Amino acid sequence: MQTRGPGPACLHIVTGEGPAHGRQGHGTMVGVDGRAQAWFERATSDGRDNDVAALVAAKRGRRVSVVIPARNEEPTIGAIVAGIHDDLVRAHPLVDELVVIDSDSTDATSQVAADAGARVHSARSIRPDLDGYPGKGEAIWKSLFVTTGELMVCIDADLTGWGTHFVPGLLGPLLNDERVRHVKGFYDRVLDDGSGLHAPQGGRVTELVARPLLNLWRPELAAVVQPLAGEWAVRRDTLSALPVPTGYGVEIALLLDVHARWGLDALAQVDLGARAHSHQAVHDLGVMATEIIEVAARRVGAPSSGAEDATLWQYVRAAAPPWRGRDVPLRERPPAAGVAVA
Ligand SMILES: Nc1nc2c(ncn2[C@@H]2O[C@H](COP(=O)(O)OP(=O)(O)O)[C@@H](O)[C@H]2O)c(=O)[nH]1
Ligand SMILES: [Mg+2]
Repeated sequence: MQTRGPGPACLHIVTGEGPAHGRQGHGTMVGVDGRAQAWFERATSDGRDNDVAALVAAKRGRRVSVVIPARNEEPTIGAIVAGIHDDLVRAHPLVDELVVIDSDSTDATSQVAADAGARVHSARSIRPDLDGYPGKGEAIWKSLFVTTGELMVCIDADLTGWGTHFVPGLLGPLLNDERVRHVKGFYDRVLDDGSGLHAPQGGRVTELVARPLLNLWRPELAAVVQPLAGEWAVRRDTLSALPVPTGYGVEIALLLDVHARWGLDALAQVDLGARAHSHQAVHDLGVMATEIIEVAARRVGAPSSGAEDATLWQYVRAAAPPWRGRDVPLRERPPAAGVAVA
């Protein structure tokens, strides 16, 4: 395998004995390294060339919901929805529900998505008795109240390089292996310098925050290629059983929680080829990184703020101290399965 194990022994000592995954002995790398590597080898598959008709047959009556969280994605959402609708709703009955959850878009995201064939909900209009918050995780949590599929696939709305094979690729392990509860996509990232070249590494927050945290705190997950990938699949009963951070912590939370509760064999990953999306400014990524550190710290028992919101102060030369304060949403929604019916 390409992915290396968790590295030097000093990292291993820091990992300690976590609640559901402390079987490795201290002072040796063998067990940890072996588990991440063995998982990579048995749980990684190629998601680029699925036989869609065979996957439709493998549904055996189960329903599939595709959920696309979107905020101000007017330029890209139309092609994504139309592509999935054409190939996987109309040409093959793989996707039963194609749903966009829009939060507070100020552009024509909702209209474009509806015109392209999606059912569109505004996150705040779903179960208004439960209040509403900004954020990607909030949109995904709210989607549980307006979708019915036993199997759910999430796709980002800002993709500029992608293919409809993402959806069957992500569903394959869920349809073919009852033990698998959560499937992560991974891909080369297409560089945004106009060269068209591919980079095998993840984005900045993946390489500088998520991967280091996993290697330090949950080394069994060190071979997850793209832990923050926005393209993933999950069983409804699994997502419904877990708390969901309202912001960008949704992906790392799901990964850590599925692993802690059901073990490594509940996870699989698929190679989806290459992907391109719009890139964010580093100050925006700073907010995202803060969310991910907090969400991960809570789950491994590391010191965390425990707050529902925090402020991240970012230096701006033109601003007087305390510079620019960025709101960081740290709220988590409770497991949807325990929320009273409206
Ligand atoms: N509904 C909704 N979607 C969001 C929100 N924030 C981000 N998203 C969507 O989540 C996906 C990933 O967000 P993005 O900002 O591209 O994050 P990145 O790809 O990790 O840099 C995109 O489809 C966004 O439109 C939000 O507050 N509400
Ligand atoms: Mg993006």
